[in-house]
Amino acid sequence: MMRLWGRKSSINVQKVLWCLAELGLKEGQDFERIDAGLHFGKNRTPEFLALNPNGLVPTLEDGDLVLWESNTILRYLRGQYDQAKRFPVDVGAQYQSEKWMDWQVGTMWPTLRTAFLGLTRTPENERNYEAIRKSYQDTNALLVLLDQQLAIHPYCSGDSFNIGDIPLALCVSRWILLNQTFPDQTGPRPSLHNIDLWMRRIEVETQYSAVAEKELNIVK
Ligand SMILES: N[C@@H](CCC(=O)N[C@@H](CS)C(=O)NCC(=O)O)C(=O)O
Repeated sequence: MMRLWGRKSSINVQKVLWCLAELGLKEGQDFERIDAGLHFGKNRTPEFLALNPNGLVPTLEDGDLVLWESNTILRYLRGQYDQAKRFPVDVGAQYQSEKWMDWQVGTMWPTLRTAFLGLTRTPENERNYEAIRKSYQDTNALLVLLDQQLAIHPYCSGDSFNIGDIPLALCVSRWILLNQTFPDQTGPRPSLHNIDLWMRRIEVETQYSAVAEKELNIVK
């Protein structure tokens, strides 16, 4: 049985849990999950650091194979467990999806991260409100690019839901929740119609509800 290390409130663990749900893999039956990270701890123990020297979640064990980096874990799960072809097999769609996954981890999340960590993990008297607002407003500009893509295709890589939609949608949900929870600190959030439609499509057509959050998990 696979073993997934990581608390359910982590965006990166949520990516993996959502993907597992898409593939019909069930906790307790196909994989076990160990709460780790933040108040659960366990991610700095010698045992854990031997698996993942970064001391971060998620970390996946599948037999002798140990993987970290959430987007890599999604790629592995698709390659190893998608016998039912839940995700597109077309090479063009796969690489479009890869492109958006790299954009999420290399561009979008680093931009939004300052606002996210500043408002959800930092005590009020230590927050840099100028940096938080800039981070949020810069993310607004970046998401116009995703909105333009979604004007052409219903999903990030084409006509069908793909693994690339998972990291993007989890970032977008935090972008929305941050503005709803801290409107004065984030500044305005533009209405991006194609992203709205895509999020609604995702709610109806995918297993997003397995990890969807109605409010921010604030830990200070
Ligand atoms: N690039 C890594 C980032 C992993 C990461 O930053 N994980 C965070 C949670 S989202 C973590 O482990 N933080 C420490 C903790 O929860 O104690 C990935 O995508 O898996």
